Amino acid sequence: MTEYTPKPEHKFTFGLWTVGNIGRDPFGGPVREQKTPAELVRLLGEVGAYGVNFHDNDLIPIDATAAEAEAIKKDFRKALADTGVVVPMATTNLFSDPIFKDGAFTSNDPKVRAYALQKTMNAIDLGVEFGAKTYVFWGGREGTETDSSKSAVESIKRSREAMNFLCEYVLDKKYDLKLALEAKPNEPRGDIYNSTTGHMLAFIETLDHPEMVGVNPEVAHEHMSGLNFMHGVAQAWEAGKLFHIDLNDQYPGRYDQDLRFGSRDIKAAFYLVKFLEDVKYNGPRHFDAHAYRTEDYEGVKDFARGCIRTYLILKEKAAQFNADKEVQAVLAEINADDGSMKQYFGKYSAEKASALKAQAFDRAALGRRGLRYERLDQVTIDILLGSR
Ligand code: GCO
Ligand code: MN
Ligand code: MN
Repeated sequence: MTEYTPKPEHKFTFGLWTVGNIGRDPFGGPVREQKTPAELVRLLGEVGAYGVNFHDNDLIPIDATAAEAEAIKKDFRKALADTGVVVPMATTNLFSDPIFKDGAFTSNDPKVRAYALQKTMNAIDLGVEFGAKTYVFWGGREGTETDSSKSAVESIKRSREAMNFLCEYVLDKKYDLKLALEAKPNEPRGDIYNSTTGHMLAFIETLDHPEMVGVNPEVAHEHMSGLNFMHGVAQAWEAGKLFHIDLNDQYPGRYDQDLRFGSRDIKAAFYLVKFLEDVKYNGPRHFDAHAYRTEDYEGVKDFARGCIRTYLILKEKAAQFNADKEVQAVLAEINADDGSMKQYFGKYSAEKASALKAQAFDRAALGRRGLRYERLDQVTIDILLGSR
């Protein structure tokens, strides 16, 4: 039996807000006491995490004095040094304070938009101070409940202007920092702009510095929309835009659950892990999830260890799938190519087009061919259930 021990090269990370989640929900107050950032780093060290991420205000409360901020940073830095936990990513809280109730970069109020830029620049400085190489933007309140209130076109323009400004800021400061945009369809707003990874990929191409900006797709956010997460991740990867990833789980059509990775849709989680491992994704594997409200801090550790363990088990299953002779035989069969169509593919030419128009196809025979996907899927299930 493999040990499933996390190693630094796996880059398993957690946000301070994930293991630090105190179990508050819309129907009830906290069930766990608040731990300090330094205590959370020590907890992460204990479960074998490689890194910790934070929102500016996870580390420094929004109304902390300069002296308080210094003291918190000192403790945090010491905990990082003692545990070897690193900070690969940081982000801004642009959603908790009442000032952001109608959004940050897309607020109708220019004072709110300007404050959001100021807060983000400060938060970028803080992230870079602790070594962050990726900066995430999740526009949790960049949306509406009523579309009478905001122009959807103006909101996209405001988002673009903000991202262009912040890219220039990063360049001006000569920070070694990539920016990653995280989409979510709704919650906390009724509807959020740029609601899927696909929307974000299109939006990025309209920026002044698209090369600096990629995506941070999250399992739950795409599952909330009923989408195939791995397909979105693959598209981002193919575009060279998979800068970061948020791993968790989620039943479609429900409130935002942030379940332990792989705890709900094990098959989707398997295809995702297989994809990330097959393409050799080497960015952080960030678990953006939290423990059930039923748990104390021992349960929080169970949750964090569970995320890591499930990932590593699925990684092993992916290797087993790739090495399986029957799987490989079916894949070879369904991908068979006798080369007879080769001349029709690739770059267009008028000659190619007219030759292709003259080609005869045995439509009925091609349509009759069984593809053996039932067998392939059952083998996959057998591998996942451990009976193969
Ligand atoms: C959510 C989001 C957040 C972001 C975080 C980092 O659903 O609340 O996933 O957890 O990932 O703000 O930007
Ligand atoms: Mn989320
Ligand atoms: Mn997230």
